[in-house]
Amino acid sequence: MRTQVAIVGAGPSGLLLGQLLHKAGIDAVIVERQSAEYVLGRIRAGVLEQVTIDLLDEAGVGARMHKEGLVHGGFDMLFKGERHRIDMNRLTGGKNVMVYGQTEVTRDLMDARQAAGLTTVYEAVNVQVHDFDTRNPRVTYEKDGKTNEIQCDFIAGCDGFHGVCRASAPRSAIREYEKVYPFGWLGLLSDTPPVHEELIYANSERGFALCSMRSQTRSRYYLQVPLTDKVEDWSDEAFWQELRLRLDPDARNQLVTGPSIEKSIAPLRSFVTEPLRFGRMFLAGDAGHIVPPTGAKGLNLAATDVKYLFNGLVEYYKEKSEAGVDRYSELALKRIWRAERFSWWFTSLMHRFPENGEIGQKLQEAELDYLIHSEAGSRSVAENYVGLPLDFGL
Ligand code: FAS
Ligand code: PHB
Repeated sequence: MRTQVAIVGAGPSGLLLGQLLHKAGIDAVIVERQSAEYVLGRIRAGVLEQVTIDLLDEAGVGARMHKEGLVHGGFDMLFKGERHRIDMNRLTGGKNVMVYGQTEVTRDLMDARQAAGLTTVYEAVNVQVHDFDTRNPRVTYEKDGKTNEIQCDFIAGCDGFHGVCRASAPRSAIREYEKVYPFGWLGLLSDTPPVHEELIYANSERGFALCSMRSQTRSRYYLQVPLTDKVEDWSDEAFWQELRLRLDPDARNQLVTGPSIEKSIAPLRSFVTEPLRFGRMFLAGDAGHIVPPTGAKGLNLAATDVKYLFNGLVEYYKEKSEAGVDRYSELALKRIWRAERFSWWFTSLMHRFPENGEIGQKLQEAELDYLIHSEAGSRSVAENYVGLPLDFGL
């Protein structure tokens, strides 16, 4: 098989890139190792920045998002038993975020790809990338016992943190920066009404908690838990009990509990690969970087990587210029590091670090107290949370 861009991975990054390329008349094939059902079954991000909303509109898949998504102009920070609202809309001159689950984004992109009759190979086995240091890169995979080959001009490594693309980059050409946090997030999804109309980020002496949602009838909650915890250690009742202990009295009274429809523990890490380009292979999304989910940046960073890479590929095919693809890594990494910084800072501020002793909690509370009473401090939180403009500081 021959195509212009071979995309490895049918998560949000791969599907969004495929959709943007299709609309620009550039041919792409996606190879995914899991089934479509498996990809849709992963419960992940929930908050979209305006830049991501605009990109989904550009890709022609924004209709359901605008119909079903929830526009949020602020969120609450809870500490010392009291809630304080960060008015993002006022502090950023009118910007908001959209609450719309990654599962729905993925579903919308999958539906659009299928409707356009585009090629996505699911359940591909032993996917490998070859000759990306030449002008004739290839992707091979096994399917139904047969080995297949895709000849292409470029490979887009959209295969996430555990993918094959970054792992195939020459060790001598790659630098990896990593920080692993000493705790995880226990997430619970339930068909219960959200505890509040906006998100609540809680810093409590028992640990971090987050009250989020997917709709007016479906809630998403997270608890900071030790890395040694297993999801089977946590009954639904134990989860709800612990969440109550980390909330303020009003939220505790408002909380509607119910059976979990999904429960999982995600590790937290900050991770960046430099560069994001190896000859004719590019890394985008989680394949190139990971952020702790505190700042709701993971999915949004993936979207802006894809935008930069898409712009470069359009320049290559339409204007016969390699300037865009040559700049991709540098451009994407500028934005990535800013999101890594905010996600690390917000994680450090809101989570319990026993190794920092009692003074650690007091220092966090002092910083939170400063932030909510400082116009400049609150604005800094707000402008990072809604997402920096694509051309910020370029
Ligand atoms: P993905 O990992 O989503 O997709 C990569 C795809 O490549 C997968 O479908 C995988 O099956 C496929 N693949 C892997 N290896 C392959 C191979 N060898 N061959 C072919 N295909 C291969 N972000 C937030 O903003 N908020 C959150 O709350 C949040 N929670 C998260 C929880 C978890 C457990 C994880 C892992 C991530 C979370 N994220 C969150 C981040 C998440 O949303 C990612 O940023 C987002 O999925 C990135 O999308 P992709 O880059 O497409 O990577
Ligand atoms: C979610 O709804 O899954 C979510 C929201 C905000 C975050 C992380 C996760 O910071």
